[in-house]
Amino acid sequence: AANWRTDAQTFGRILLYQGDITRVDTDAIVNAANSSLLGGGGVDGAIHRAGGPAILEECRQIRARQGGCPTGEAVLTTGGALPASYVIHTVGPVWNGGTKGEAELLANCYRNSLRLAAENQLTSVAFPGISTGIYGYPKADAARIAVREVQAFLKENELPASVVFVAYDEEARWVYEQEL
Ligand code: AR6
Repeated sequence: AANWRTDAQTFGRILLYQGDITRVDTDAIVNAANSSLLGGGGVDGAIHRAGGPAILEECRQIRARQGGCPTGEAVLTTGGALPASYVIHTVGPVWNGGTKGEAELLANCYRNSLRLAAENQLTSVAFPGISTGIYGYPKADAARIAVREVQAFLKENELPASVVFVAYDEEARWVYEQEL
């Protein structure tokens, strides 16, 4: 993981890496959070464990200011003890069969996270498969949306210069590879 770059596959400005996102030293890593911003399981739990209490403290301040983070939106904190400098917390949709606007909400997660990165002059961002764990979004459908949105954003914007898709397991890596 210290050498994640050498293990990653490259597709232009997009990289694909299979492993633990908390070990990735891009400018920002994206967290698959929930609207409370107070932590949880999955990648959210892993990021707060590895990043330490500073991240949660900033999340509490954001909550005090704006009352959490609606589905599809994103907020920025520092990375605490993580190798990444920042964490972009976005809230994916819960999968409900696909007729509750899930696809548009998931697309919003990618767009709003990338916009936040660009606004903060971040050059590299790593994404987990937002909503594809506890929230139950089908992995192939989610990867299609993720790749489409990132490609569209990179075409229109110089920043971030590169985006990493972090697949946690072999199946996830395979579905991203098909889309890329
Ligand atoms: N590195 C990279 N990917 C990971 C890691 C990791 N360390 N750990 C899990 N994944 P999930 P969601 C993958 O459940 O579906 C939390 O409780 C995992 O295999 O973390 O958006 C929040 O607080 C999956 O593909 O997020 C919310 O309540 C992907 O990350 C809720 O879960 C996302 O799985 C959000 O659910």
